[in-house]
Amino acid sequence: MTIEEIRKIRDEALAEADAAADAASVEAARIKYLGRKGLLPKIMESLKDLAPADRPEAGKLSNELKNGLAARLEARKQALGQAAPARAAGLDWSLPGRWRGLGSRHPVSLVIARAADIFRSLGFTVADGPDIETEYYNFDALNTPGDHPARDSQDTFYFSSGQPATAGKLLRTQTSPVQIRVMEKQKPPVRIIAPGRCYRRDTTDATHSANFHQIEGLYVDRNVSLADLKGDLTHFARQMMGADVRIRFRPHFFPFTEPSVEYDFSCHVCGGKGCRVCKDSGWIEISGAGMVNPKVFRAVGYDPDEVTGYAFGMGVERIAMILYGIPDIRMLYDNDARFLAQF
Ligand code: 2NM
Repeated sequence: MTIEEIRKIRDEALAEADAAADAASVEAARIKYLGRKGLLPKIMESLKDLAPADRPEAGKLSNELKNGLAARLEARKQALGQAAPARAAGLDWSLPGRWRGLGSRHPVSLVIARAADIFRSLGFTVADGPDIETEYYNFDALNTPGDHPARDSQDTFYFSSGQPATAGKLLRTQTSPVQIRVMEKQKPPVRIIAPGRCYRRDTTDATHSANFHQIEGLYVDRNVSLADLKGDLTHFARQMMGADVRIRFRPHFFPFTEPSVEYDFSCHVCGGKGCRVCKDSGWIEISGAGMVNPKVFRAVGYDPDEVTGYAFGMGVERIAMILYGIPDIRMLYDNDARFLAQF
C-alpha cells in the first residue's frame, strides 16, 4: 500500500464512524477496520514493503487510524445510546423548532403609538403613573367633590378595606391623576400626554367596556389659551384621521376644567353625510377638553395668576374603532388571532 492509500483509508474510516446511524453500524465499522481480518492489520503488514523514508509517516497514519477510530466509535456509541430513549418517546431534541410567524401590534397599542408620535412632534413627552390610585389623586385634586356622582361606588371600582395595601384605594377612572403627579413634581412649563388603562363600572356592550384606554394631554405655560387647544387638537385630528377631517367643539362641563368643551371628529366613514356609524349625525364624539380649573392648579402648588393650561382626554378604543372600522369594542379584547393579524 502507498502512503496515499493509507491516508485515504484513515479518512474514510473516521467518516464512517461519525456517520454510523445505529449500534450495528458502529460495530460493523470496528470490524471492517480494526478487526483481526480488517484493514488496519493489512496496513501494518504492508509497512515493511514501503521505502524506508516513507515508513515514519505511514506509521503515524496507522496509529491515527487505530487510536482515533477507536475513540470516535466509542463516542458515537455513547451519543446513539443517549439519543435512543428520547427518540423512543417521539421527541428529537436536535430538530429545529417550528416557525410560528411574527405577531402584530394590537390596534389599541397602534393608536397610542401614533398619537404619541403626533404629540411628540408638538413638543409633548409621554408620562406614566399607577393604575391603583387614591381618592385624592383621582378625584379631590381634580376638583371632583365627595358628593360628585362619578365617585359613586356604582361607577368606580373601590378596593375593599380588607387588604391593608389597597385599603381606601381605587382603580383610576381616568389618567388625569398622572398629570396631577407630574405637576406636583415639575414646575411649568409642562407638556405631557398620559396614555393608559382606565376602569369604570360600566356594563359591557358594543361601545362600552369596564376596562378601556385613554390618552390625556396637558399643556401648562404662561398665556396658554383655548385657541392653542383648538389648534393643537385640530392638528392632531388631521394627522390621525386624514387631512380632510373636520373637528367641532361644543360647550360642556367638567369639574377639572373651566371653560370645558366636548369635541367631535367628522365621520370618516361617510365624510359627514350621515351613516350608521355616526348615527346619521355626520359627527363622532371623541371626548372632552378645557382650560385647567384654577382650583386644580392650586392643589398642585401652581399659581393660576401666573400660568394657564389646557387639558384634554380621548378614548383610545373609540379612535381605533372609527379609524379601522371595528363595529364592536369587544373585538379588541377577544384576542382572536384572525382579528388581530389584520393590523
Ligand atoms: C378630560 C376632559 C377635560 C383633564 C384635566 C386634567 C388636569 F389634570 F389637568 F386637570 N387632566 N385631564 C381633562 C379635561 C380630561 O377627559 C375627558
